[in-house]
Amino acid sequence: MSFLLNLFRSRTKHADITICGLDDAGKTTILKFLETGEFVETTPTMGVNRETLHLPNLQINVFDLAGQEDFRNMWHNINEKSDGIVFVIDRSNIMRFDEAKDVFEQTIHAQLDQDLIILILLNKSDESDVIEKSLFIEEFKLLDLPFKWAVFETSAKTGEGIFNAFKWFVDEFV
Ligand SMILES: Nc1nc2c(ncn2[C@@H]2O[C@H](COP(=O)(O)OP(=O)(O)O)[C@@H](O)[C@H]2O)c(=O)[nH]1
Ligand SMILES: [Mg+2]
Repeated sequence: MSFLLNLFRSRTKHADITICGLDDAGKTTILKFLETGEFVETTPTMGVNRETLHLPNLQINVFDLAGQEDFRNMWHNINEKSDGIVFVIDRSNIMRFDEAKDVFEQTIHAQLDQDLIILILLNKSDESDVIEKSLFIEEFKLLDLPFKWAVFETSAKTGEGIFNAFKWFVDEFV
C-alpha cells in the first residue's frame, strides 16, 4: 500500500490533488513512486496528457501542461476540484526552463482558491547538471506568491526528497 495513501488516510477524509507540469518532467514516475515506493520506468504515450488515480480518500489527477489547445479547459477542472497542486519541474532541462516558467505562471494566475496549497518539485535532482534551487525561487517569483507553497529537491529515480515533500504537503491538509 502506498505511503502517500497511508499519510492521507490518517489525516483527512478526502482530498483531490493535481500533479501538473510539462511533459517529461517526471509526473507519472513520481506518481508510480508514490504508489509503489520505488522507481518504475514509464513509457510516455503520445497524445495522452491526463491520468487519474482513484484511491480511498484520495484522488490524484495528473496533467501534462505544454501549451496544448485544451489547456484552458483544464483549469475549470483544477480550480473546481483541487485541494492542492503539485507542480513538477525537470531541473536538468535548461532548454525548457522558460517554457516551464510560463506554464507555472499561467497555472498560478488561474487559481481561484486562496487556500490552495502548492508543492513545487525540482525533479531529476540525481542528474549532474541541474538548475540551482535559489535561481528557481527567484525566476519563478515564488516569494511573491499569494499561496502557501514549498519547494523540494526530488528524484523519482533515487527517491530523494519525495517522502519529505509529500509529508509537508499532506500535513498542510490537517
Ligand atoms: N534521471 C531522472 N529521470 C527521471 C526522473 N523522473 C522521471 N525521470 C525520467 O524522465 C522521463 C519522463 O518521465 P515521466 O514520468 O513519463 O514524465 P511526465 O511526462 O511528466 O509524466 C522517463 O524516462 C523517466 O524515467 C528523475 O528524478 N531522474
Ligand atoms: Mg506522464
